[in-house]
Amino acid sequence: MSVLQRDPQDMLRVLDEDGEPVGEVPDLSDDELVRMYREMWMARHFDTRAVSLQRQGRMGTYPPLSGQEGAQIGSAFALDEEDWMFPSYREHGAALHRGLPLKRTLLYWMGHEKGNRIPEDANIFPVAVPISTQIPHATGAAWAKKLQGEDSAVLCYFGDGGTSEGDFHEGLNFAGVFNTPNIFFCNNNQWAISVPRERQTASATIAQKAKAYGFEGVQVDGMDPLAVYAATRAAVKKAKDPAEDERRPTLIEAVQYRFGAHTTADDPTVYRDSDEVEQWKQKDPIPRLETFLRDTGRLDDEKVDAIQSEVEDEVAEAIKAAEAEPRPEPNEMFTNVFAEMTPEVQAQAEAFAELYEEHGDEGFLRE
Ligand SMILES: Cc1ncc(C[n+]2csc(CCOP(=O)(O)OP(=O)(O)O)c2C)c(N)n1
Ligand SMILES: [Mg+2]
Repeated sequence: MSVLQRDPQDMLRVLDEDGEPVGEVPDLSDDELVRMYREMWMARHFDTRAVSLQRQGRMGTYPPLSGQEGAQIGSAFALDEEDWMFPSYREHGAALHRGLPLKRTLLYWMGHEKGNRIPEDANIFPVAVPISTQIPHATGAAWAKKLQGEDSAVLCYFGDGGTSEGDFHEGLNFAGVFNTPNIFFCNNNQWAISVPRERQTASATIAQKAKAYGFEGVQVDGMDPLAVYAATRAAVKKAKDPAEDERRPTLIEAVQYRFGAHTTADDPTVYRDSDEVEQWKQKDPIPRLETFLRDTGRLDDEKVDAIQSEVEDEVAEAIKAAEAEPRPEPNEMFTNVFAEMTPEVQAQAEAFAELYEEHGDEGFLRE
């Protein structure tokens, strides 16, 4: 029986909090498992460095991902080459896995338009900051793939808060009716800025919402990368090649926690207890996978040290490359809003140009 055919309240787990297998370990090679660990480390280290760059005034506002590496990397690993990913604004690790260089992610949060340019061969859409707007886009893309007879799946990330948007309902409803090859992946990190999960919906789970749209919803331990992989892999296969009694779309609710602030502009200590954070840190996906890999002879001190120093070098290199780019011109913020400027944007650009004329660089650029 598929791992997707379960009660949405029966959370899928493969590793417990101590890294002990409690479910079926997915069929991944030793190499793939170690790569999964490496990419999770990369996401964590990148995140730590990005927050520190923002604090030093070397980057703009940044949304941290620490705690969410298992959900991001586990799900990204489950996609095939030809599949597509629609991220929100926090999936820096998943995006890297899909071929978006770290330098681009850094440039995006440094305010460079170039950070939005996706390499030709990376099947990933740009960051979506307006909540859940990417969901109908992902449904439309999947519908197009189906109409074109292409055998590819479309995975779309959004948050627990994102499920309260009309776009969530519209995207999932349409996917159910048109039976599109979508995986709707909810990163339920317990908070939508300061709004807790229980104020977001009175449903016992987010996963069960899929039932109303006529397809499967599964809740998975989002701090367990192997459980996330297993669920997403099954959903990807079903999206592309459903059995006669199966529907293509799936909703996955990955239950997890963001360890840090919503963004660097947020102070989570005003709305959540440090006890809660500490409890979730016990479930940290990185040591959990590391313990499993060490216990099964796939990792040792030497390999862990090598991975960590390689990762540190790669991130340092990406930061150096991003900082070597000339800083963006402030008026670029008006040029790419629409293909052609609307009268409103045009008026704003002109008002800005006058202010720039009056105050010069000193007024706008702080070194
Ligand atoms: C349409 C829209 N409304 C409001 C906001 C402001 N906003 C930014 S993030 C956020 C909370 C989103 O929470 P969630 O969907 O749980 O995602 P998370 O940030 O926790 O990953 C809000 C309300 C926005 N970006 N877009
Ligand atoms: Mg959230």
